[in-house]
Amino acid sequence: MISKVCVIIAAYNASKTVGDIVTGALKHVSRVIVADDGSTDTTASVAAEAGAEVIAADRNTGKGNALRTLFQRAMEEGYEAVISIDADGQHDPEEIPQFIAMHTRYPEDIISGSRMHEKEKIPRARYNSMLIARFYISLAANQFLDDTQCGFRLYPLSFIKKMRLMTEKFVTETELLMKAGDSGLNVRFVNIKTIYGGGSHFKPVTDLFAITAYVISYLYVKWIIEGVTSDNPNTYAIKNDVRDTLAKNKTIDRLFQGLTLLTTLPVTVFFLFEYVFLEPFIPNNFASIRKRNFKFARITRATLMLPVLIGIVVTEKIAKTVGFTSNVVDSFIDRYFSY
Ligand SMILES: Nc1nc2c(ncn2[C@@H]2O[C@H](COP(=O)(O)OP(=O)(O)OP(=O)(O)O)[C@@H](O)[C@H]2O)c(=O)[nH]1
Ligand SMILES: [Mg+2]
Repeated sequence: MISKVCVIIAAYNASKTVGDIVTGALKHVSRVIVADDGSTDTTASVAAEAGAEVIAADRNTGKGNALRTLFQRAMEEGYEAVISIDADGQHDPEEIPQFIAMHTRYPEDIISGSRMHEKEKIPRARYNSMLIARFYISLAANQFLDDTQCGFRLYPLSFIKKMRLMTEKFVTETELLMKAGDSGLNVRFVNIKTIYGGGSHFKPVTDLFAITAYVISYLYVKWIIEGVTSDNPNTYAIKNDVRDTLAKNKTIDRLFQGLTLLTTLPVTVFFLFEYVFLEPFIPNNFASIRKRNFKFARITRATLMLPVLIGIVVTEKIAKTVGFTSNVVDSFIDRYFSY
C-alpha cells in the first residue's frame, strides 16, 4: 500500500456503482476521497459507508469543479499524487497498481489509462470523435497522446499545485493534458480495460462542442505565439498565461472561443504561411510541430477537411434512417486524422 497517493472520485448520481469502486480502491491505497456533486440519489452515503471521505456539494457544478475540489483536498492532506477514477463503473480499481508502478518509475509524469487498444469495444461514433480529439489535443500537448478522453489517470500534485484550471465540466480533463504537455511534462499511458454500457452524463453535442471550442482557442493562442518566436515549443505560462487571462472573464472567453471557431479555416491557412515563410527570419518557429517532424500542411489539410467530414457524418446519419449503412467516415478520419 502506497501512502503518498490517494484515489479521488468525482461522482454524480452514481449510487449503484460508487460503493464497489471505493471498496476496490481501498485495497490499493489507504485514502479515497469522493466529491459528491449535488447527487439526487444516495451516492454520498453509499460512498461514506464503503469507507471514503466524502465532500458533498449542495448543487451540481460539473466534473471540472469536482476535480478542483478533490485536488485541493488531497493537497491539504499532504498527498504527492492522486489517481482519479470514474464513479460509474467504467474503470476497474484492480488496475490501480499499474498506475502506481508507472508513477514510481516516472514520478513527475501524468499517467493516463488508454482504451484505444480495444477499438471494437468503444461505440463507433465515440471512437471517431476520440481520434479527432487526439489529433488536435496531441498538437497542443506537444506529444502523441494515445487516449485523451480517459478519466482514469494519475496526476502528480506538484504540477497541479502550480497550474491554474480555468474550464468546467468535461473540458477540464482536456485542459489538464494540454497544459501539462505544453509546459514540458510527459504524459504516459497504461492500457486498461474498456468498459462501456452504463449511464452517461456526457452530452455528445454540448460537451463535445465545449471541448472543441476550448481546444481550438487554446491552439490559436499557442500558434500565434509559436509562429513569431524561435525555439519555443512549451507555450503554457504558469504565470500570466495569455489564454488563461482571456478565460478569466466569461464573456470575453465565450466571444474569443466563438471568434476562433468562426475563423478556424482561414486562420489555419494563415498559420501555414507563417510556418513556411517566416522560418527564414524566425528560425525554428512552430518548434512544437517541427520537433515532431509533423508538417504544418497536414494540420491545415485536416482542418480544411472538417466541414467535409461534418457533411459526410450528416449524410451517413440520414442514409441510416432509410436503412443504408456505410463506413466512409471511418476511412476519411483514418486518412486525414491518423498519426
Ligand atoms: N462531480 C461530478 N462528477 C460527474 C459529473 N458528471 C459526471 N461525473 C462523473 O464523471 C465521471 C465520468 O462521467 P460520465 O458521464 O460517465 O462521462 P464519460 O465517462 O466521459 O462518458 P461515457 O463514456 O459516456 O460514460 C463519472 O464518474 C461521473 O460520476 C458532475 O456533474 N459532477
Ligand atoms: Mg462514463
